[in-house]
Amino acid sequence: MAVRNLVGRLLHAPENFISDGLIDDISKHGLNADRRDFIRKSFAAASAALVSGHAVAAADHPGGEGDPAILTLPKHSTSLGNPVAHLPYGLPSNYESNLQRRESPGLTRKRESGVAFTPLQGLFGIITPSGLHFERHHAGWHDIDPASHRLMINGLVAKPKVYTLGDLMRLPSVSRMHFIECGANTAMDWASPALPSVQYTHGMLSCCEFTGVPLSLLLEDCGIDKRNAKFILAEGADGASLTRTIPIERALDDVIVAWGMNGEMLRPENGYPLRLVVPGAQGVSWVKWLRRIEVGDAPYATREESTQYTDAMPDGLSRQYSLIQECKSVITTPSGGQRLMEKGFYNITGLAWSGRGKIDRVDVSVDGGKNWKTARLESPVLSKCLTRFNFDWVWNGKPAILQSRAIDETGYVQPKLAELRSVRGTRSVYHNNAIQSWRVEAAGGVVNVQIS
Ligand SMILES: Nc1nc2c(c(=O)[nH]1)N[C@H]1C(S)=C(S)[C@@H](COP(=O)(O)O)O[C@H]1N2
Ligand SMILES: [Mo]
Repeated sequence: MAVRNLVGRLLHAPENFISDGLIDDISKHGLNADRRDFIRKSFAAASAALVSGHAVAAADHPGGEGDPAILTLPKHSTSLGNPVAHLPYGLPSNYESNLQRRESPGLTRKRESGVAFTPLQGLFGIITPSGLHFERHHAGWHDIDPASHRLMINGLVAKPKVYTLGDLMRLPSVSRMHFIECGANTAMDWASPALPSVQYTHGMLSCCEFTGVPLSLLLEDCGIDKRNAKFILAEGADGASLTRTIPIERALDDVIVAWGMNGEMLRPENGYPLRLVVPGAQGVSWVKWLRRIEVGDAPYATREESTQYTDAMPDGLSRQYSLIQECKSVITTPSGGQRLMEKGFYNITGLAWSGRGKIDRVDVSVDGGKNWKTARLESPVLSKCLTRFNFDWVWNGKPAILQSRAIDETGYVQPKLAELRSVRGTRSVYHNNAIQSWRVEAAGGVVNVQIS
């Protein structure tokens, strides 16, 4: 009852709620401790006639005393807002315009090879908004007219076929949430901490809901020669003619020929109108602008799986056809380039994923790996999908080293950098899934470090 009265007054007589003099005083002197005390007294006097309610409670709140942002009704509360359909397709708030995909000065910006990284430090939950999905192009992107785009399936099939997008969209579809990570994610950090922020160290990682037709259905439709089919080759329609070999067991498992991403058609830079979704596999296998699938009996050894995307091992040989992205995690806040303003409580949050299934557990250390505690996994925890974790932390104002370690449902434990290097050496570029360390300095700054 009392609250309702107060709300009524706020709505109908906002000008009378706080004296003009008080507002002037705040703008002249700012909000230091003395001012706050002064304002609280003035406020108490000004509001003496009011019964208790929201605004009074806010004034009594330690953080909210005398704060004009809560005491004064702003213009937007006392005037009409914008009409609908100002933008038929919505954009984020102007105040969020700093959250963008970014290119790395150290990496290429050419049309022959481009990367734009997802700003993981500013995202919540597990879904990457479509406009912030990372981009990796071997020959630039195109906005392809879906009416003239075709998908051909040939090779070891009884009935080779050519599908239009319309043909495909009439078929039974599935929608699944999966992460995609470029095999070169975290590549720069093999030897030393190279990049300042999680956007650049881990931002070739995104996670969306994809919609499309299971590839197994199309292969059945074309009468796949089950006895001889051992591999497929997926080919893109871009100038790179990007091609990758995929073993037939995977092709017939959970692979999707997708047109949908986060509830709408794929974005052009992510493969519109068709892309292959290969859950758990490294990004390069998720062929964009997909135009052909050939069924064969041997791997194809294309450029992207012979000269590129292989791992130089310590014995001088190269590891080839590493399809699956192993279990990995990273703390996204606090992370490199961020700053803790004061000691006290912080929510440590991050992402964990595994190309082999679900995340089973994530541990967090705040002392560089001496002690570990189990973090909370937020639902949903899905297979071959990002999983969000949260961890309560009270920072004592002293230097700290924050790490996360993920364990997947196969029991695989994300390795320390030294463990990974002992098997893989330091000549690799791709497939670095080591534990990431962020050092919180006494002044509150957070930097990328490597500890053994
Ligand atoms: N046709 C085609 N498909 C492609 C690529 C490409 O350049 N051309 N890049 C690949 C690589 S290396 C990655 S990591 C992913 C990136 O997908 P995204 O740009 O949607 O993030 O697409 C893969 N599919
Ligand atoms: Mo990639």
